[in-house]
Amino acid sequence: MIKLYGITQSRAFRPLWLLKELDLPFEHVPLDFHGDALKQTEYRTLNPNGRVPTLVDGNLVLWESMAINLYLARRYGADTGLWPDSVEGEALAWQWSFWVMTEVEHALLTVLMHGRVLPETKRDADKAKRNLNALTKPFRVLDQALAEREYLVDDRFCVADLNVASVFVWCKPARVSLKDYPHLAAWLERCLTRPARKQAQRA
Ligand SMILES: N[C@@H](CCC(=O)N[C@@H](CS)C(=O)NCC(=O)O)C(=O)O
Repeated sequence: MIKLYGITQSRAFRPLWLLKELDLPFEHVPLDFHGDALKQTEYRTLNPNGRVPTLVDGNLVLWESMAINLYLARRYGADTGLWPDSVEGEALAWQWSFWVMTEVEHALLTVLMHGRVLPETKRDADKAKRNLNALTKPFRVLDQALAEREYLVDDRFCVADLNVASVFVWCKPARVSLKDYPHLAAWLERCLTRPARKQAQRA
């Protein structure tokens, strides 16, 4: 059986959401990243980075949340529509998944950490502001991409939308306004109101 390591309140949320979309049976090991659990030798054998998530499926041990999702959708998602129909569609799923990790994730997480999560004494308002400004360009790119389409690939919800939305989900807790990006905001709402996303949140 598929095994997924990582608490819901971590990047393990991304594969958790996808596993719920795929309606696959799996064992969830809610490993917390705050304590020492990730330092244990047994877990390090699976994931030498000492981070979550990690997926085990048969002989395959896989880490990196986006790679896990691309694998799961490719392997189990064809009949669900979660994997694109064409090679071109697959290329777009990779493109958006790499894009969100390289152009958005770090800056948005920094805004979240320095705006809300860190104790007030450790927050750096300038750092939060700089990173918020850095998000303008990628947010515009996504907003424009969604101006004339409902979803990123093949005009239906697929792994590309899930991967990108699972990073943009931080906008709300980070209090990042999307009022200048109406297409992005509407698409994010479509993605985040899916039943599987809500089920994953409760896992
Ligand atoms: N690029 C990795 C990042 C994984 C990551 O940083 N996970 C955090 C939890 S959200 C973690 O395990 N942190 C513990 C640590 O860095 O010690 C992914 O997307 O899977």
